[in-house]
Amino acid sequence: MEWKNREGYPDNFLWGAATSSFQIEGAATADGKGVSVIDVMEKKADITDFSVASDHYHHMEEDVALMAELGLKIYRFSIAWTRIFPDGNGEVNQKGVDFYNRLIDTLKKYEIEPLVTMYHFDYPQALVEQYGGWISRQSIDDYHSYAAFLFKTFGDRVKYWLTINEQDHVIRFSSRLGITEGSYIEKMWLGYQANHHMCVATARVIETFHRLGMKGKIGPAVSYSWIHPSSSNPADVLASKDAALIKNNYLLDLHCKGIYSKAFWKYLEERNYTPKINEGDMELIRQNPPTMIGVNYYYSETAEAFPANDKHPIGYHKETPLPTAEAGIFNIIKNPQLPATDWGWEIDPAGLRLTLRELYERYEIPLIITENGIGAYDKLEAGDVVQDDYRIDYLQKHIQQIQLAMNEGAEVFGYCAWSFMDLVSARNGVQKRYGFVYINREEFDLKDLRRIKKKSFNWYKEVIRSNGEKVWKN
Ligand code: BGP
Repeated sequence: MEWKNREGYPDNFLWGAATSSFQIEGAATADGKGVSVIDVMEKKADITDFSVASDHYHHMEEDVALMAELGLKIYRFSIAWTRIFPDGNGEVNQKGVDFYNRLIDTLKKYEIEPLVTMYHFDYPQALVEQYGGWISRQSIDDYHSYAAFLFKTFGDRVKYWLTINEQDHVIRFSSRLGITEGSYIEKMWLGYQANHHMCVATARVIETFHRLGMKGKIGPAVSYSWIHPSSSNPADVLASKDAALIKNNYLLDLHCKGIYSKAFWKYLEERNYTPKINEGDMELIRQNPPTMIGVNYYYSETAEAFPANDKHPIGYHKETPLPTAEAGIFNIIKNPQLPATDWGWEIDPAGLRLTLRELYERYEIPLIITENGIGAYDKLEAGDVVQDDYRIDYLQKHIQQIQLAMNEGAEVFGYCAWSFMDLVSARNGVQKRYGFVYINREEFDLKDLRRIKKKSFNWYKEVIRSNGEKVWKN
């Protein structure tokens, strides 16, 4: 719809930016930190590892001062589980606790609200070795103990908690589960079992959050790509709806409604992917829905029908980590209407508006955008200048669409751009930069790790200062 009147962002809207521990901290073995699945992941020859990253661990005060200069109201970061419990369970590492205490206190000093992700891909390797990690039911207890420790240790200052980041990606990128062997089918089956354990674990953590009388909000951060049909052909429309179920909605149906929807369960059954569910699991999940949903949105996708045939029978799929084609369901194609980033991610601000409306209409749970941004090959020019107009353009158009979705009823209380500073991309190294702050390093040459404000830094500062009005002006 087009509107004659546009309401502004509410005064208490939480303007923010996000990062994750392994992508910025570095200091991978410092001060007693244990090993995570990220530290042992197979390395690509042309891409850096995460051992130094942006060296935030040694630049924390300076980085938070920059956040304050930017005017952030909220900062999303993750706690590295293995800094707190090097083995995933058992002994606490006090130096890890001290680091996050200092970070939280520094944020508070500048009146920046901490938004803590308890686990963002960097699962303790020791738990994988002890019992297989998330694929085992034991993982539920260890995650719960870790989360309860975080509530007791930091809960006096932290109000907003994200339980698990992009659970759907964790189960599909098997290295993030610590799984290194097996066929695609075997890995997917284990993935859905791990997924079930993560849902039960999340529900237990939310139950404890309430039992401890914690103030604030808690929920998962999910990846969500809006899925368009490739045409008005009803078969393509059905393909887009089914793709949305398998890629996005199944998970939030579980977290928020405590159900495996009928169509999704049949999908799992036909492929022998059904997880083992213990008595009481579904009840526990149903009784402990999240009180907020974190939305990670970067791009939309477009699906066409993919009828099964002799060559591609039901069950055939492209063996890509994220589902891109499954015979009898959908095939993801390029959308000719949309520009794309250098990594082929289709830029679709309206897709974010559609996502927010859809999620709020489906679940009626307050939303916060926990990631949104553009990865690009930024250039550092003479005089410490980075002219990232493409980033300003991307963020401006997305922030406009959030406001429109809010005007149309979606309850959104905050926005965290990805990312506050340059970091090591989850899959593409340092060359794919996302930050408002440039980190002076290359893929393998660490240079001086100097912090440099990009053009988008000053632009976003104005967005925050004007409480969003800046995005409607050039
Ligand atoms: C999300 C992750 C982030 C971040 C982002 C961008 O999936 O939660 O950790 O990395 O995507 O992805 P990438 O780094 O692969 O460009």
